[in-house]
This record gives sequence, structure tokens and C-alpha cells, in this order.
Amino acid sequence: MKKRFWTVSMALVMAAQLCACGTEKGEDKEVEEIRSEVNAGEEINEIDKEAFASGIATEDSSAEASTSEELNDAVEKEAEEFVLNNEIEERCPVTATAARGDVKYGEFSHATYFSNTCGLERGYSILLPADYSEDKQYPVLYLLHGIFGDEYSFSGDASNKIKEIVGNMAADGLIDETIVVCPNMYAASDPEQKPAFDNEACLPYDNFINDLVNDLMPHIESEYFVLTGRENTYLAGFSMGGRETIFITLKRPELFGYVCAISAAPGVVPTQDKFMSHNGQMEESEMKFADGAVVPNVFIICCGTRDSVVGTYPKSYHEILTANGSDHIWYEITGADHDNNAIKSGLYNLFKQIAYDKAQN
Ligand code: FER
Repeated sequence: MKKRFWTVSMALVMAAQLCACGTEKGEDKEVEEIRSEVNAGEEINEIDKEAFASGIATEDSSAEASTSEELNDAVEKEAEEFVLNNEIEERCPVTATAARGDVKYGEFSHATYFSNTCGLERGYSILLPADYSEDKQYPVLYLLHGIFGDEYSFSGDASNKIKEIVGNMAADGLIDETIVVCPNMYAASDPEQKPAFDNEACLPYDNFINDLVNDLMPHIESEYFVLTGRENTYLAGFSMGGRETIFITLKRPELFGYVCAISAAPGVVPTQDKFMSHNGQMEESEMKFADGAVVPNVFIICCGTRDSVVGTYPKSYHEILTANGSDHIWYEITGADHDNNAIKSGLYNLFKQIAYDKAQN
């Protein structure tokens, strides 16, 4: 179904490809027309929204091997060659994404919590390990969706392979079994308020830091058997979720030991892109960890080299953080668009870094 995205939203993608990297002066009139169409909220239909929320659909890379025998061979070969180090791998390997007969995977379920921040009952999806038990305690990854998404954006898209990546890496003893919480990142007090490409409509996303820290995290920590503290608390997000991941990490770096912002959207700092003019959550000079702050052990920023939606904004975040002396890992996924290849890569590398640190201790 998601493949229809390509045909339905050609104008959007064309505009995105032409000007994803920020303001381009002297664009011709045709581009300006496409841009204004894109800017008109009603032009963004449900299928487009799905692609923003959880990434443009891609072919399943584990389906590159055309038979299950070929897939098994690829998995075996990769497993034999695998050496745990702290190097980034651009592509998430099939050993991580393949559904294996010998591994029991967790399932997503849905629950709610009361948000004092919003004055509302709010939902989240949660992936518990297959043998989740009160006899154990689990680290938690908070995973933030893209614009127009909700708590179902990741759980409803099997092609991001979240269940497989977490399940396989835990089954292989690389990481502890891990809980993944997918919140609704639109922390509005008015249930009628809806996201859009304008500053006012984006404020609830920027408010999510309060909901996460004051409402959702305490709820998860009281309702589930979780390990607490920064070493056991991870944060990742895609696109709009990547932008909020960066914002939350810079504001509350002591809370999260391992962080990954995938294909982060513009708007952390003031800018103008094809969708809107962003006021910015902070000035460029403020985009850094506070002096003396406890910072994450690992803070990854990554993006596909062919991202047709956020272009080079993630790279610009890397450059600003570098100029401001804030440690992070930056890498690009060759050939990836604003899509699941970027998401799988970011998640895999986040867990690989966690695995590496765990192996050192
Ligand atoms: C923008 C470009 C991209 C923006 C948000 C996005 C709020 C988010 C895209 C996504 O979440 O997929 O200018 O402004």
C-alpha cells in the first residue's frame, strides 16, 4: 500500500528533491508552484502522512535474497564474519533484520497513561520481549515517530524490523532484552489541535519533552519491570522525532545514556526550508550541551545521502554541534532516502554501540 506513495505524491517528492537542503535562492517559478502546493495542508494526504511519520516505504532488504535458502546463507555468512567492535555499519545487516525460526520475538501492544502536561489520557505502543517476566528488569528505548505520526506509526509498519533487530540482537547475547516504547509525540492539550507545517502547529512536538520526562517515563517505570537510570534508558527518533531527540538530549543529557537521531527534521535552529520558515528551538550558539553536563555515552546523528525530505539538515546539526564542541557520532547511509533503510541503520548502530559498551564492562 505504501508504494502508492510514490505515484500519489510526485509533486511533494519533486519539490523535496529540488530543495531539501535548505533555502535555494533563484529557484524557478515551477519549483515555487510545487512548493506552494506542498505547503497547502490539504495537498498532504493520508498516504503522504504515513511516509512522513514512519519513513518512505522501501523494499525489504532482507528480501534481496530471493529464496529463504539464500537468506539463510546470507545470515549464516554474516554471522560468521561478525566481530563486535564500535565501528558504525552503514547498512543494517540481514542477521539483525531476518525473522529467524530459533528466535521468539516480542509483540507490540497499546496502553495509556495520564499526562499532567496535556491534561489528557494519552496512548503509547510498547514492545515487550517475548518472555517478559517480573523476574527480570529491562532497559527501555523511547522511540519517537515523524511528523503526522502517532503511537502506531512504528508498531504498524513491519518493514522497519524493530521487533527483529531487538529480538535478534538480544537472542545473540549482544544486548539485554529491551523494551521499546513508542509514544504519541504530539503533546497538545487540545485534542482538536493538529500538526502542520507551521510554527504554532509544531509547538506540541516541542512540548513532548515535558510529557516524556514528567509523565510517560514515570508511568513506564512504575508499570513495567524496567531498569532505570541513564545507562539503561535510550532515546531515538526519526525525522520530527529525530529533531525532538536532539532537543531533548541537549536539554536533559543526564537522562539518556544512548541516543540516536535519525534523519532529523529542520527547526532545532532557525531556518527556512521548502515546507516552512522555522523559528527554531534555540539559536545556533545555544545548540550544545551545557558546560559540565553529564552527556550520553553515545549520541548518534545519521541520515541517508539521498534524503528527499530533510536533505542536509542532519549534516548541518553535526556541523553546528562540532563547532560548539558537543560530542556525537555522525554518519551517512549511502543511497538511503527518508526511509526504513535509514531507520534500520540508526537503530542497529545504536544497539551495536550499546552492545559494545556492555561487552567492555
Ligand atoms: C520540515 C521538514 C520535515 C518540518 C518537518 C519535517 C516541521 C518532518 C518530516 C518527518 O517527520 O518525516 O520543515 O517542519
